[in-house]
Amino acid sequence: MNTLITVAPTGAESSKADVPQLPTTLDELVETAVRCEAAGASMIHLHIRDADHAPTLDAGLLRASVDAVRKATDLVVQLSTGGSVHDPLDQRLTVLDAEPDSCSLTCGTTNFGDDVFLNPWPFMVELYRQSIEREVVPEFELFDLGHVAALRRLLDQEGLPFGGRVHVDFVTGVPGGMPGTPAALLAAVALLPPQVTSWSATGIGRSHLPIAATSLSAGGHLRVGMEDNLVYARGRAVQHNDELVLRAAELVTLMQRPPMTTTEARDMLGVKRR
Ligand code: KMH
Ligand code: ZN
Repeated sequence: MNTLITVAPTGAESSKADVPQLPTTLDELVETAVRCEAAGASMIHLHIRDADHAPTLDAGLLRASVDAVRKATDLVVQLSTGGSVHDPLDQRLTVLDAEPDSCSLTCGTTNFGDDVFLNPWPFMVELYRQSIEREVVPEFELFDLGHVAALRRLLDQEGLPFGGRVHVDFVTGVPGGMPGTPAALLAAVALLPPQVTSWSATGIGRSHLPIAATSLSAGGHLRVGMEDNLVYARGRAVQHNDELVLRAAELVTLMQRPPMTTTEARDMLGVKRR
């Protein structure tokens, strides 16, 4: 099977002051989306920033971002429902109002550096039910082995998501979550419930490349981007997200699983035709 490359260009953790090349404005996001699609990405995982470049869940900005990326590209548009560690749970549910193709759904609370990324069970269930109602395909974000068990519980209790496919993304190497090592990733993959139809993985920071190589070797897909990694190589900062996508595209082509088209991605994920 060809490879889904998801780009996560911004995240909520790095500041524009520290990383000026981080895409934070709407224009920068659209320019990034266009270049990353050309480089081989077929899905984009979006976090939005306000006029001061601070993370926001502003409804108007979320809607404008989804619309603008859809207009400029054919990428599958996924909105983060994780937001930043400071976003309240009820506001995180409102992300679905922007009608993305897909939304992230993290399967449990995790320590997140010095902070806590909250995802209590009732919130997970509520977000899952709303995603089904709104016909938005969730991507299950798993930061830890316990999250794999929680995903199994969710699917057994609530049934399949909208579209009938179950796509998982392992986020490894977060300080507080599972380490970004081949052994941890493979242990988590081995525990996936039978309903899962596809999975991808990303490694934070220096685990970015080893996790990409492990994922490909084990039949998984890739997430790359400046949300997860700001360093292209030792002593060399990422200048643009498309560098990470281009490198991923080279890697998957070398592995004889070239980048998926956006149409293939839509079919694999079961996203709604809009
Ligand atoms: N920013 C993190 C606290 C997601 O996008 O759903 C959560 C996160 C996961 O990035
Ligand atoms: Zn995110």
